[in-house]
Amino acid sequence: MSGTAGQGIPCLWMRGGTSKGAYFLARDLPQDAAERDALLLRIMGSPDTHQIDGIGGADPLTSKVAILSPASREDADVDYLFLQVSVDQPQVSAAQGCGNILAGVGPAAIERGLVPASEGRTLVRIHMCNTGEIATAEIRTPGGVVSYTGDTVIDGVPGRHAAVPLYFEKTAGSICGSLLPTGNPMDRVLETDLTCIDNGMPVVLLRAADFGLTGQEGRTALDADTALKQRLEALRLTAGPLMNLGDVRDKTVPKMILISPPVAGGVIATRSFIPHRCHASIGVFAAVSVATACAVPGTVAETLARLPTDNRYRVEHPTGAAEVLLEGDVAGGTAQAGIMRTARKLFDGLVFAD
Ligand code: NQM
Repeated sequence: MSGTAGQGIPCLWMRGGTSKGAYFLARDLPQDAAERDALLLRIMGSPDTHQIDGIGGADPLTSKVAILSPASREDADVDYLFLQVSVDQPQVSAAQGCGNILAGVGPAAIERGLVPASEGRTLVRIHMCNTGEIATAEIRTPGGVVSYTGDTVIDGVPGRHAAVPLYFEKTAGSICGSLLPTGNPMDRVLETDLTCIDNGMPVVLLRAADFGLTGQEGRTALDADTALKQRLEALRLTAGPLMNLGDVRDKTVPKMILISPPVAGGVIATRSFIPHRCHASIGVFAAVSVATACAVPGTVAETLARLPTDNRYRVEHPTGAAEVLLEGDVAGGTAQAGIMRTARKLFDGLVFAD
């Protein structure tokens, strides 16, 4: 660790996809995980619903951390550990990855000199330490410098920015060990049909109609529905052990996703709970997992989904849609996936914890 917290810690504050987080170099943080997590809680201002004494944005989507270090594998250029800092609990979790914050990892690694930039565009192979897989990000680097400007729009983010395409393979069973961790495309739990699937993120898919919902309700209304939240949590606690995740009471996985027929030309409509608050859009790996479920026979998604004629799966969410590309044997769990994101450097400086 290069200094004490009182002297400030080098930190890049970046938007990655539809999330925002603090990007650190591992060498600038304590090596001891408990010490590191205590420091990150102070930096973010947790636990506190307003995160008033920290830099977190009082939302799970803006209370995220990426820790970058030199690659520990031959087939990667940089190591990326994701940490979810709880807003209102004293918890820091490495039990999930994050594909949105992943979008900022390539630019941050180049900015910090961990990865050399090429002329024009730079491919960065990122070892996602939470799950052990490799993602490849394509970063715009005219003149060997990261450029954040461009014409790409992603739903949930205003404006146009440089494209950051992300590519994945072998994400099936990333945390649960297999694509369908219960062994079934559909299970009945607490008198509710559901599909447990993990293609980069453990998720539980449920029909919105089975909860008396259309699936088009807004984030605020869903977040205010205490009875819905209680039923979702009861299902989550029961599904967790069935998905090889053990007791998930203090874990941020599995995510709970209400699905319904698409209304805007997409494949399916979603409302995701991550896991206690409703997402403003949808997580990257959550979208990959949902798109995959649409193509697997016998899932709760199968009868609601309108499958694309090409390999572009537009997963509708509260603020638009996320387009996932799936190629290969989707139902067999060996498909390659891709998604378009953007990222932006918002602030580069020192963060103070004391
Ligand atoms: O699923 C939120 C996000 C995420 C995770 C969450 C993500 C993913 O949108 O890969 O991106 O599910 O907690 O940042």
